[in-house]
Amino acid sequence: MLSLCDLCVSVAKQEIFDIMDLEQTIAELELGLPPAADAGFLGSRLDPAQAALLLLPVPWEATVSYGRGTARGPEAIRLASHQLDLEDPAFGQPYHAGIVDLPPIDGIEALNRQAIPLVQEVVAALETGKPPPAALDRVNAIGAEVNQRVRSAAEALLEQNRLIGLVGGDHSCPFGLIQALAQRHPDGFGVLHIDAHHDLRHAFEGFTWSHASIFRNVMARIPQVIRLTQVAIRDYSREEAEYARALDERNRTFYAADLFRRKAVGETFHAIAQDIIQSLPEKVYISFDIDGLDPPYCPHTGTPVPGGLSFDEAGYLLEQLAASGRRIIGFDLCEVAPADNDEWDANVGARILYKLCGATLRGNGLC
Ligand SMILES: [Mn+2]
Repeated sequence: MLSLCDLCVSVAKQEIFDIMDLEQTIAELELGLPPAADAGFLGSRLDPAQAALLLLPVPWEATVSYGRGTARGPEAIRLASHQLDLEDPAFGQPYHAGIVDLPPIDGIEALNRQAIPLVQEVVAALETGKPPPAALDRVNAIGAEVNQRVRSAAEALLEQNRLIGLVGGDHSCPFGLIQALAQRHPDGFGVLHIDAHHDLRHAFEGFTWSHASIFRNVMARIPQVIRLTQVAIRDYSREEAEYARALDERNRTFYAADLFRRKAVGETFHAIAQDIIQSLPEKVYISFDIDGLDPPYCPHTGTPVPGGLSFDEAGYLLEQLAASGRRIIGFDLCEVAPADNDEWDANVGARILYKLCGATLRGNGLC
């Protein structure tokens, strides 16, 4: 198992930057100078041992079904975050608690490169009506290996009582983190899932660990997830809607069309946000697919769908969740896909990531 110290050593080995303690980091960040290109999230060069919240990059996108690029999300978000100002109107100074990104989990990039041609082989067979080739089993085995590596890395950090924010990658990435949290929280927790999609498909295109199946896998395999609250959903199959209904008390879906209808007849977004939050138990994990936002905020994400939350609505929901006294036990941000010569997706992604950090730290009394 990877310990936090191993992770620190691997940071040092990469010689990414001169590591600083928390006091030095805060002082440097507050100088407001442009960070070195190799500095971490927000420009931080914080020693991971002193961070309350660690960001875990997972550059994996093998089973994406439409547009590619999300494997480059973590790196693009890190660079875009160097442009952010550090004061957050809702959460104050989240950086005072110590936030830093770790290097990508070992081996994930190689597994991603290995899986992509195999996925293409499977999809080509599917499109021509041929039976699935042997490559399908290999892709599923690689997906299981990714889950295992994410889980091991998460377990090592949770052992040290660190908060974790996973940065994808496609939306299959957080399964291992949710497993690790389930082990730490046998009494159960809820998931606030912001997304255009239910992600409740059974083995989409044959891929057990597809991005489109993440919450099917979570609900079928992780009983500690006692409530899945899905928000801004607007593109889904009949099978998924039926599966969501069959989850009964374990699911509450706030479809985008219903959110709009409620606003159209004058209900405030504040009231809607309270309704969403009240559906969640005391402990909450947040899973944020950037395509839950309206596509002008994320034009290059893999499966954009018109409609969805505005940036301010998403921020307000996170602010109100943290203010509700619920404990936020971790989060992921997935499907941010940078385009060449266009920083916009990464810019918005970095800002949502900082909001997620702020809400999580506030929800733990740390900012
Ligand atoms: Mn998703």
